[in-house]
Amino acid sequence: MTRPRASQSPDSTIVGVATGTPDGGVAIVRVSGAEARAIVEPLVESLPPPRMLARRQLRDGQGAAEEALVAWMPGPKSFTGEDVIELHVHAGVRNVGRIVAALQLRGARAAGPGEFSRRAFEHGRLSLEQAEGIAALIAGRTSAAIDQARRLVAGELGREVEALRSAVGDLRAEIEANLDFPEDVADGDVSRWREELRRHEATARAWLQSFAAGQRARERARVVIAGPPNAGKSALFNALLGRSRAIVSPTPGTTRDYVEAELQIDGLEVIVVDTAGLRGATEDAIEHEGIGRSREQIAGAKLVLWLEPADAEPLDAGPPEALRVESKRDLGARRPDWLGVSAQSGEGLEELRAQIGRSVRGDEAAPWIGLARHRDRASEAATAMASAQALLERTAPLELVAFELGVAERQLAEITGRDTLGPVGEDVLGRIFSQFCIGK
Ligand SMILES: Nc1nc2c(ncn2[C@@H]2O[C@H](COP(=O)(O)OP(=O)(O)OP(=O)(O)O)[C@@H](O)[C@H]2O)c(=O)[nH]1
Ligand SMILES: [Mg+2]
Repeated sequence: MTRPRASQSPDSTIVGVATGTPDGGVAIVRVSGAEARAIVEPLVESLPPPRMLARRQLRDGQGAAEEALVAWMPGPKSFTGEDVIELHVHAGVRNVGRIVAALQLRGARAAGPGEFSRRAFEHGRLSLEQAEGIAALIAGRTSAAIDQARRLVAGELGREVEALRSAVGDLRAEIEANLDFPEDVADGDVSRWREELRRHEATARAWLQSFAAGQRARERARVVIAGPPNAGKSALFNALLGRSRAIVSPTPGTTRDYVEAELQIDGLEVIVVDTAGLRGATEDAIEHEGIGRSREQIAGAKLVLWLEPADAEPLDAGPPEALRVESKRDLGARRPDWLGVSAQSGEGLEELRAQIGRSVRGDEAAPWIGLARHRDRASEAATAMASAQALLERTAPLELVAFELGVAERQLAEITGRDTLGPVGEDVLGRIFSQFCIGK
C-alpha cells in the first residue's frame, strides 16, 4: 500500500469534522485536496459514483469496520473547488477521533479554522463576503441574523457591490483615456462625470444607512416590563415565559435587580426584562440601586410595557412611548383604554404578544445585509468618491481624480475579494478565516 506523504504546504489535503458539537447521531468527516481519493479510497474499498451518497464499510485499521455513508465530489465542482470526500459516520468524540487519526496517518493534515471555506474562496467557489456569510450563518442567534446571513451567502451583497465597482471602473477608464490631452476635455464631460460620481456616492451612502438598520434587526430587541411596585410585573414576566422565572410576592419591592430571559414571539427572539418597581422615595439602599437599574433598562429598551394594576388608582402612566398595560384585570378595570391583561387568568396575553411582535418587527425587512467590515469598506469608497468630485470641481489634474476612483474601486473589491486590482492582503484573509470554527 502506498502512503501519500503528509505536507504542510497549502496544497496539501486536509481533514476536519464538519459537524458541530455536542454530538448528534451522525458526524461528517470532510477531506479536501488533491490526495483525497488516494487517502480515503483504500479505507472504503471503492468510492461511489460522484455526488451520490452510498453505504460503505469504513476500516480505520483499529478493529472492526464501521458502516458509513460516503460522498465523493470531484473538483472543481465541489465546495472547496478541490476533490472532496465526506464520510458520514456515527458521532461520538472517540469514534470520530479514530477515523480522523486514520486519515491523518494516511497523509491528510488537520484543517485549521475556516480552512475549507478559505480554499473555496481561493478557488473562486465563494467570494469573500459569501464566506463571511457562512460564518455569520453559523453564529446567527436570531432569525433576522440568519435571514441576512443567507442573503449574504446567496451573493446579494456581492452583486450590488460588483455593479457599483464596475461602474466606477468604467468611469476611471474614461477619465484615464483623457490624461494625455486634458485640454481637450469638454466641460460637458466634466459635469457628466461629476453627476455620475454623485450618484455612485449616493448609492454607497444609502448602503451605510441600511447597514445600521440591518444591524439593529440582527440584535434581539429588549422588551422591558416597568411600573410601580406590586403591579404584577414579575407575574406577567412569568406568564409570558410560561415558567416561574422571577419571584412573585404581595410584598412591594420584591424584585430588586432586573431579570431577563429570551422569549420567542412569532418566530422572533426578544429579550424580556422584569425590573424592580419604581417608586419615588425609598430608604432602602438596595431598592434604590435597583430602581436606578430599572431606569437604565427603560432607557435601553426597544419597547417598554408600562404596567399599572386594576386594583389601584392611576399613577403617572409611564414614559410617553410605552405600551400601557393594565394588569390584574381579573380584579376589575380602571383604565378602559389600556391593554388589559391578567397573569392569573391569562386574559389579554395573546393580544399583548401580538402587540409586542408588531412593535419589535419593524426593522426586520432591512434591505441591507452586510457586516461591519463591508460597512467600513463602503464608507471608504464613498469618501474617495466625494474627494474625486471635489477635485473635479476645482479642475485639479485628472490623474488625482483617477487615483481617487482607483481607491474607491479597490475598497469595493475588498468586500467581495475579487482581485481585479491585485489580491486581497493576507492580513485581511487571515483575520476573516481565523474567526471560523475548525471543519468549516
Ligand atoms: N389577582 C391577580 N393578582 C396578581 C396578578 N399578577 C400578580 N398578582 C399578585 O400581585 C402581587 C405582586 O405581584 P408581583 O408580580 O410580584 O409584582 P411586581 O410588580 O413584580 O412587584 P415588585 O417586584 O415588588 O415591583 C402578588 O401577590 C401577585 O400574586 C393578576 O393577574 N391577578
Ligand atoms: Mg417583581
